[in-house]
Amino acid sequence: MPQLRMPAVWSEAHRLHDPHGEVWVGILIPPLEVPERGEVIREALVAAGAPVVAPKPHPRSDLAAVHDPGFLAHLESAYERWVDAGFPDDPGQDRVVPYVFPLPQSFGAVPRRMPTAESARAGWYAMDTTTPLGRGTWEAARAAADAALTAAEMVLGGEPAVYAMCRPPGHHVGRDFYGGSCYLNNAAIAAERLRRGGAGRVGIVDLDAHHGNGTQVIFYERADVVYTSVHIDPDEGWFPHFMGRADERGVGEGAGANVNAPVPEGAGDAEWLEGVDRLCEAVAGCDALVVSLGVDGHVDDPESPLEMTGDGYAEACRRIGSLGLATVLVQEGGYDLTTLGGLVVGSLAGFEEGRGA
Ligand code: SP5
Ligand code: ZN
Repeated sequence: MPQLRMPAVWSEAHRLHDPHGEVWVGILIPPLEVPERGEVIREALVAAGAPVVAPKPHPRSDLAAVHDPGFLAHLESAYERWVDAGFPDDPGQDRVVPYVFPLPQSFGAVPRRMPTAESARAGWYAMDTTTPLGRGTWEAARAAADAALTAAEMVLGGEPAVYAMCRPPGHHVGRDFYGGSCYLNNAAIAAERLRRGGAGRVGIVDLDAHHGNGTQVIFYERADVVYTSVHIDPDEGWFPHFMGRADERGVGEGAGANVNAPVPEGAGDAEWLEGVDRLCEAVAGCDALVVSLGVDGHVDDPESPLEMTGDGYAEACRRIGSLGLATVLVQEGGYDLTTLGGLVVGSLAGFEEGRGA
């Protein structure tokens, strides 16, 4: 087991989010984004000797720097309203799960107005049915964002690199929508914090197997946050399906500040690392960096058809570390509980090697 010097921000509050199941193509299937993930990561961090610190609570304004106030109010209150409306008893659903979605094209020129039924309100800010919102979801999501903010502030205070164990993850969440097992965009929140703390231009390198559609959309028109991602090609049929193509390069002031490197099904370390090199080139001139550290591209992971190894993740992070940028590493996906802890620690150790720590 490699040894780590960098601090890790971790909170037991992640356990409050327990999805129990997710509705996929109308079927309730076992969830993959489970509390055990946070536990195996903690065990691996402790075994590697990383100093584990608790997140500091942060004001809502730190979330509102990224998210819409109505969206935040909805996430905070949706479960309680769902219970008040009686859904846990009838029809027997203890999680907020939408069944209708207010597609923009269904309104035309008619004003888009919030419905009154909780079953319908559930679809207002949700992009899918696989992201159930339960009793402790808001508190856990808030603690994950606090972890990302705490890590960003430690980096602003002079730590070269800090890891935040964010669970639930965040990169599928936009300014006012959630989905893909994510509720608050921890990486975007950290990037905004680094900007406000004085970093002129912040790079984001998203290593998760899936494209970070939420992060991309948040920063798509901005030049001061450069979003880059290597991921399974959505055109080969993979989540988030609607985004992540190579020709999405940003618009307006953000033109050129968005870099997507999709890789095909079955891609392994060599092809994927070529993508990582393109991301590193794009963020090399930035003043600070956020790494969306998903490790679900591993060959044993059930959520993607990629075939990366632990050595591949360590090498990717070695190259990212060698950029020498002040860096916040934020947990995203990674669902194989037997390899997850080792993949995270191996990635962080690779980063420290590259950094020359
Ligand atoms: C943070 C993150 O990695 N989110 C990815 C969520 C992807 N969810 C896609 C849902 C597809 C359901 N998988 C069904 C597998 C059945 N064999
Ligand atoms: Zn993922």
